[in-house]
Amino acid sequence: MYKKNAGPLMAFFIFLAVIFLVAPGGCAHLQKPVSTGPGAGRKVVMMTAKSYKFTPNNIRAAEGDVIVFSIKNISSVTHDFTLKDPEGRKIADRDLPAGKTTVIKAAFPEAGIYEFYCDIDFHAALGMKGRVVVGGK
Ligand SMILES: [Cu+2]
Repeated sequence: MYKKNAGPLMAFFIFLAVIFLVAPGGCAHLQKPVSTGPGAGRKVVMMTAKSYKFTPNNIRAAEGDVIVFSIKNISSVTHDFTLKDPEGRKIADRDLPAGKTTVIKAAFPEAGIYEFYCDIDFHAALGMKGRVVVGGK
């Protein structure tokens, strides 16, 4: 079974390797930053998810913000929104059903970079990821 599938699988890994080479450091995918606005508070971020991109994917927030993400999956397949705090702990992990809007609330109590991504195999590697930068300038 392994042998039978090794060719296409190897081709796919080479494809992924090419993507990593084209986007070194994982920063090339970031869009122009979008801010939640001055002062800490309850903010709403409207987002779309599709294969394989979140928009916006580069969010600036204030320390102490509580963000309500309203994420519309405009593709025809299920995606996911996983969010990690600056220490790498998961603070959200939700499915995003195709064609539906999913509302996810998360708190950002400390400064740092909170990474988010789709946890379905290879989606993050294909560009389905982003970050919330909290505090600083
Ligand atoms: Cu996905």
